[in-house]
Amino acid sequence: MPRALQWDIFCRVIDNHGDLGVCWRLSRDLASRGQRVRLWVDEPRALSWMAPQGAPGVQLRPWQEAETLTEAPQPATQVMVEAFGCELPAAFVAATVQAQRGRPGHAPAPAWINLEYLSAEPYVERNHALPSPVLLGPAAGWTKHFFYPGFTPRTGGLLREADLLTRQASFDAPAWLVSQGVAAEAHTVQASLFCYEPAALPGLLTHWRQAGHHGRPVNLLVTAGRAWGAVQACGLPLNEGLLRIHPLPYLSQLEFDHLLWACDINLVRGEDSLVRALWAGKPLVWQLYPQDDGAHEDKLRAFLDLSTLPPCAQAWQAAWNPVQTPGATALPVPYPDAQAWAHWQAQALDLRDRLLAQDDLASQLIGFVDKSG
Ligand code: TRH
Repeated sequence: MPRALQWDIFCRVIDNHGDLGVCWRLSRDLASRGQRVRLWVDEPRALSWMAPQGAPGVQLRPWQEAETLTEAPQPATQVMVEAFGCELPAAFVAATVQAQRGRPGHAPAPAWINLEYLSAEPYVERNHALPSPVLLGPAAGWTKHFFYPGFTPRTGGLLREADLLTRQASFDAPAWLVSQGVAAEAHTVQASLFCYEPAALPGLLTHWRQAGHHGRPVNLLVTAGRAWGAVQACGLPLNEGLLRIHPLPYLSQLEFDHLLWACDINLVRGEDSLVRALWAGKPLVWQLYPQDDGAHEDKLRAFLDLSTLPPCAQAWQAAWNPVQTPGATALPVPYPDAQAWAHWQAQALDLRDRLLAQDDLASQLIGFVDKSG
């Protein structure tokens, strides 16, 4: 059994919800495995809807407090995690070093993890778990380690709670849809939308309005925030032709999973919702966080290479993540026919099965720091 350790996870919210979404999910997952977690966040407001109940074993602390510490918080930290390259507050590091030197004997330095962004690109396997000596400041001589989430056994894996499969097995999709005010007739196709502002969105909505999903009506469940803003900007009636559009309130992370499990296709964005959609095992379309240097294109290609999706699914992905050229017209979404759809569904289940066979991120992290301690 790995030791129960005191973790300090640091999260800066840059924009959107992914930074906090991942850090919260990791904190909760570690705590559910017997670890103690302090989560330091500079902007925690989104937790009021993402995690309204909090989680046993996770203590939320304001980042600002860590910037003015003069004494290390107790119990003493044993693992420090800087998420997505956020630098640990200097006062926290200084106080931690001072406390460690003040302890009798040779108290080990805490493990120091730099948790990176998720990608399927080859550099992830090369860089995963590499050490990086700290050269300057009070912690000079200590060592950080890079920890890369990923999709192969030679990476840090994906966040996957120990009870995920049990929760999925007892989930009642029609009852959940009804609880959201959505009709759950068997012939209707349910689709979820969590996106930025994809240029191809109006074309997709028009397709569904006119042709549905192979002639079947489509319920589009639209998440709160930017996705709903993007749908409103299309200026379509909520209920016309074969498309019915349902705006959702902000959901907790647990309910967000339910949304993805209840749908036949999930359009997701960013990092955390991608992983959740993978566990849902349904066809998914991923909108990547767009980067000015076009780096998201390589990231998308590497992700698509994990499966053999039908060409129209790949073309949909390309239309959903166009090269950023000002004034370019939106690519149409090539809608899969019945055969391509069945192929896409099978690929989604196959990728889920392969990923389920790998160790998850929280247990890999626990094993890593336990071994190095
Ligand atoms: O919000 P995002 O676009 O976050 C992004 C990415 O993480 C990206 O990699 C990062 O660089 C950028 O932020 C700064 O997408 P993501 O990662 O899917 O995070 C969304 C979180 O919000 C996820 O934890 C799910 C949660 N969520 C809910 O729990 N309920 C909801 O109703 C909604 C809309 C989201």
